[in-house]
Amino acid sequence: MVKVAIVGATGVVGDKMVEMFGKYEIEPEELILYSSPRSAGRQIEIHNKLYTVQALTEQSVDEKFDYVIMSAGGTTSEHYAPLFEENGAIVIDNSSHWRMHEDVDLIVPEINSPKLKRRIIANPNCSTIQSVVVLDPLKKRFGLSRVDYTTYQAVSGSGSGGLRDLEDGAKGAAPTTYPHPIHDNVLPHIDVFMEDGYTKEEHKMISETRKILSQPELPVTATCVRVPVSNSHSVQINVTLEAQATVEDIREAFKGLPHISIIDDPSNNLYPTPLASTGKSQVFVGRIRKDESLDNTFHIWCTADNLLKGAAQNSVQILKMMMETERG
Ligand code: A2P
Ligand code: 11C
Repeated sequence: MVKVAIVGATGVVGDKMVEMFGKYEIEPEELILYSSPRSAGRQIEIHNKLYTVQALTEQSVDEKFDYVIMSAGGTTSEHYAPLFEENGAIVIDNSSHWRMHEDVDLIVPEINSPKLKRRIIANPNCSTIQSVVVLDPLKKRFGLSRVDYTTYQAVSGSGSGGLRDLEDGAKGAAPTTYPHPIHDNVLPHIDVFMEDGYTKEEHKMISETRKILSQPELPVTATCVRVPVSNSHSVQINVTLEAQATVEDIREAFKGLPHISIIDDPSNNLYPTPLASTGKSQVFVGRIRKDESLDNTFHIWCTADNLLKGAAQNSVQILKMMMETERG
């Protein structure tokens, strides 16, 4: 008898989690959906069964879940993840709160697996996930010596508020989520600014890349930009490899991997786009070319659905992996 909770089931990511339970055939004997009191009472259908959403309270942890999958913001995760953990659950957390804790695993199932020093497993940041999915095969084949990211991030990364600012901004409304209009605009600003002039999103990409790829000293830098795109993030990766490689060697490293699709035929105007990535499970790569300004350095353009591989899908893949491991 397996008992599972989804916390934040009514959010933009939560909605996709519900969809992923169908896709990954996760049918726990008992499933409870939680939100804040605002959405309590809403009904959500999963596997042809209607669930009534409940407000998350301190009493919810007494339910003694086997698995709790959370996407309700860092403050909710900070408070509730340890409470669920103490009551015996494995918590899969989509917020940034626990990711860099030394004893918490940060997992992309195609790359690494949990050591479970604690029963909290963190899901990485969306732009990090799609980037490390691309870098890991290169690391294994050639080794990495330096990474420079520039991101073009969709407004769905900010949840329902980001989508609202884009949609209402097009009708002339003032922004409520971002400090400036996002409609007809580009903001070099995601999350809060830190003392060093970088944003927290840029710091996340740097530190999470190093942790997931187990290269704590890897030189990584990032510039993260919000663009007026509803969904799917794009990342321009500039990577310097250790062993000498050619563009063809890089293509070979990606070939045959079911979670990476190469779309790279510029003569026919074929390259990955966020629009074409939405609703897809893979990470798309293209525009693979040599950066002649530095030795053994390459440009790789990549896109992925930030709500799927970047969030709900990756979390549900972790859940599936844990359920299969624990059941033997
Ligand atoms: P609610 O629908 O009641 O606001 P998004 O970022 O896409 O708006 O989604 C955030 C999700 O997290 C929603 O499901 C939201 O519920 C939920 N949430 C926000 N605050 C809390 C809280 N304190 N406890 C439980 N769920 C929360
Ligand atoms: C964005 N990457 O696009 C962010 C959203 O650390 O999980 C995810 C924030 C996080 O705004």
